[in-house]
Amino acid sequence: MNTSMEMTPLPSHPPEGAGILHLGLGNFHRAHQAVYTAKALEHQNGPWGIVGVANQSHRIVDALKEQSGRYSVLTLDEEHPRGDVLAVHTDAFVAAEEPDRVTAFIADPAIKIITLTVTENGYYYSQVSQGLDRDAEAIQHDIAGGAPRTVIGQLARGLRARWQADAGPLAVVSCDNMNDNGNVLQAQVREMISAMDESGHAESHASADLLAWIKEHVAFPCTMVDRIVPATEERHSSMSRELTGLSDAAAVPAEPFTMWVLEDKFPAGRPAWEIAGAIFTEDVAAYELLKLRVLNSSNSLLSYLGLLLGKDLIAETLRSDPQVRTVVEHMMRTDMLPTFAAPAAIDVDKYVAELFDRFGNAAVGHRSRQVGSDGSSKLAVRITEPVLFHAERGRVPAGLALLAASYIRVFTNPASYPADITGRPEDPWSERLIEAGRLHQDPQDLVQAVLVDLGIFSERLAMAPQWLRLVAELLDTLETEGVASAIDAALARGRD
Ligand code: CS2
Repeated sequence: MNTSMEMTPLPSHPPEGAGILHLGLGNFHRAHQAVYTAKALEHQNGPWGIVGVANQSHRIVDALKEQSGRYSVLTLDEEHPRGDVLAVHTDAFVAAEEPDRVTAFIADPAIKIITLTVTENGYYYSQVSQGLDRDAEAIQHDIAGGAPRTVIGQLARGLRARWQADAGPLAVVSCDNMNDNGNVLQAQVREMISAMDESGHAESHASADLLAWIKEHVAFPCTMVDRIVPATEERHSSMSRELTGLSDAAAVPAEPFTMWVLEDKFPAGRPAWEIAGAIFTEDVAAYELLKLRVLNSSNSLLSYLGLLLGKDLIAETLRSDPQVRTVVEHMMRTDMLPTFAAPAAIDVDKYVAELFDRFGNAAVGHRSRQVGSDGSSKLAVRITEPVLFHAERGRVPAGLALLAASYIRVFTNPASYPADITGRPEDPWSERLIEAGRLHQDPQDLVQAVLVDLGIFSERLAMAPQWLRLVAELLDTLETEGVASAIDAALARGRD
């Protein structure tokens, strides 16, 4: 490797220690929290290097080791792509191979912050029990003790060790797209600790004391994270070499836009992330709702319509037909924005306009398949409350019905789209969804099965019968007449 041509990394000096443990060493973390931390350290050094933990995969861990912790972030706009080299990770390893190291780090007084990017699935949140998904095998395994397989188990075990070691306060920061992410995470961890105790697991005595200690010493700030970060592809390595001089097996492509909004609850200190543009506010909930309901739901709608249209990229789908943008904007404005109070500091019209520019950025190359993956847990978070909000007011949100119908069509009938062009989205529920598709020929029955009976979504959706009927109608239209007719039908119903 020719290092002489490499650009100076960010920060340009090594951090004064490693105070952050990050669980989930994927692209999003490396293009988001890591960048904020590197910029903060560049301005003001401190003990905020990051120890990165991958759950299973070696790919990034090996690359970071090989590259002395350096990797590149490629900021892709259509005219001026830019590359930066980061050097903010001081160590990296794989949790599945070294579970005890995860525990040891959590119990280490030098660690002051744990951040997490583990996706919606990583929380094992059951819409049915509104808590830990006790049916999940990995959760049952973690409750029974032994090397944890889930991040909830890792935190339960690690916090116990920290408490026993009297290692001091800590902030545990969810950076995933969940409603009320800090509080949900805290509740999941607490439930895991109690469940381990009830199971009689030898190491889990004195839960009440541990839970009291967590309440007093461990903060779970809520956060809103935002940056579109696609998966790394072949072409990004050569792009990295051109833009930064680094031969990089861990390059991360990302859009220019970035935003991070957090509650300022860090009992053991934190980097000066505000220097890098992070916003600290008590009103994170408003930003979370804006992001999940307006950005993420629209992204999901674009991905499923895109799959059904045979479009590989989100940007292609958006550009394919003006009606696509019309129906997405309809969902944003009529179905989503009325359901919450947007943050006072945000100009909603500007936000929406900017969002369409972001989705339309073809240089980013965000794939329909990637956004469509894990649709079951994503949609449960994104649409349930807004549907119920309208149902309580006697209204039927048609854009949300199109979103649900297109998700159902994609996952219950794999023949409904050209997977050889778009790729197949993954989802832990996919086999059960295909089975439901086989069992229920009648759209009404299929909608009832997927949205109410299976346990993917809250059964409370049964309280929106008119909406469920519209989902079934649109599902039928998708099947018999195709996407364009279903969009027209949704728009017509939405304007009623
Ligand atoms: C996307 C998000 O995959 C998805 O469901 O909607 O990953 C989205 O790109 C990010 O949340 C943007 O911040």
